[in-house]
Amino acid sequence: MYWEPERECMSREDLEQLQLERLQSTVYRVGTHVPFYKKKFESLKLNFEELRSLDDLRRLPLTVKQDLRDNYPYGLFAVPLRDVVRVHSSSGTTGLATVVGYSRNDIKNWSNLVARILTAAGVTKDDVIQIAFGYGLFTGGFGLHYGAERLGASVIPISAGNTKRQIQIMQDFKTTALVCTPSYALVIADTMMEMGINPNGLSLRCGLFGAEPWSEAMRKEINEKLGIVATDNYGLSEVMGPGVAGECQQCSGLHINEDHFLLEVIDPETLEPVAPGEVGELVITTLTKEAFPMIRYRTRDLTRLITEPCPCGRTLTRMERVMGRSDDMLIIKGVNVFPVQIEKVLFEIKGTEPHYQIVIERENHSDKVTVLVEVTESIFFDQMKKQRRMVDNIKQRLASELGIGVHVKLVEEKTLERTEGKANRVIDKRKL
Ligand code: DLL
Repeated sequence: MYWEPERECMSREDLEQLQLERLQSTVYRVGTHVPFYKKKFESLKLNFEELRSLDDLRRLPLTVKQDLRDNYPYGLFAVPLRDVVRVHSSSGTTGLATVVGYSRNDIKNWSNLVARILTAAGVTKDDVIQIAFGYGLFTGGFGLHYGAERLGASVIPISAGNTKRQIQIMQDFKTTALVCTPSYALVIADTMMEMGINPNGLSLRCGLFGAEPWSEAMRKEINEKLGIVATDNYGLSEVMGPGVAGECQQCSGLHINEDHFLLEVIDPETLEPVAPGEVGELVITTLTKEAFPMIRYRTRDLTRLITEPCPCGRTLTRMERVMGRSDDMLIIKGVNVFPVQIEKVLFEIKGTEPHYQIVIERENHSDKVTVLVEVTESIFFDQMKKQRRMVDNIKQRLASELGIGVHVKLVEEKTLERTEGKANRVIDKRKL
């Protein structure tokens, strides 16, 4: 039920003491080994001895993605390359890639934390786990792989793609747990339907999905289509990869591995902490990373913390599912819109496929948003009148959810691009 109960069920007082000790040693380490932080601390006249409580964290500087780019590739490493046993990189959609490194000890901790998340989601060493995340510079494949091996589960390192083969292997190898992005889980489910395979005939019983935002409605759809219990897990390369936080079987918020990561939620505009329980941008400080420690990394991810105790018995604070990134946020006619809000509405409408795309164009100095929605064949070839009614219904519901009007266009099944990794829902033509 727990992987490390002595940590996962720790008293707040003991946890905070551990966090403080680890924070002090991390700050000392980066201040002496990473020139970037050394300079920053000097300019802030920060003395290590002055870090006496967790509240002092706020006196430390924030780190942003551009800092990683400016120090490309190895400038922020806190150990010599000879002590680095692994390098990962995230490409990002704009600019230079960012590079992160791991010491032998970092890999050990990483595997352990992912094993924790797998255990919380109900995976045990008796499971056969199919890892359909890409293996390579992306942290998803190797991160989950090492964690699952650490746990002692039987790992199928199939990687992403070749959906029919995924399904064949799932049947033949009797996979019990599926690991991938939630959007790829739906692609697998749909392909299964096309192949005439009934998921209830499979051994699959749970799925661990992450690496991109998804909604509660999408979880429901995955659960129904695959006949499983889907849990959410969160992480990012800059602070480790998967293994930062994950849901337990209560499926109501992700437990944060707080003995290894210190989380803050700030207002992205003022950079001040938000009131407890309010939504804001997640800022993460690593507490045990040796090769690539991060001080107050601005994730751009928006969420809120849940401090109420969880019935599972873990005392680790939970974060709500990430609703989107502050830089994914679309500002349309002055209103903040997140793609997941649109997803939520579409999932509630019968006959729409769970595939959609948001196209933004600029016409006469004003933004025009068109939501392309895949609909089932029967609706697509239905009478114009019925189609019109469906479009109006979607428009109306989107207007009440978003507070602005958008255009809606129904497209035939399988018109929109499918991805094996993270889905690309937004096409912003304004920048082209
Ligand atoms: O996506 C790490 C990961 C791999 C997490 C596998 C979970 C499972 P990056 O490629 O660096 O790392 O992307 C990190 O993805 O800042 C979020 O914006 C988004 N993200 C990751 N997990 C979730 C999630 C991996 N569960 C960026 N819900 C993060 C919403 C997520 N967004």
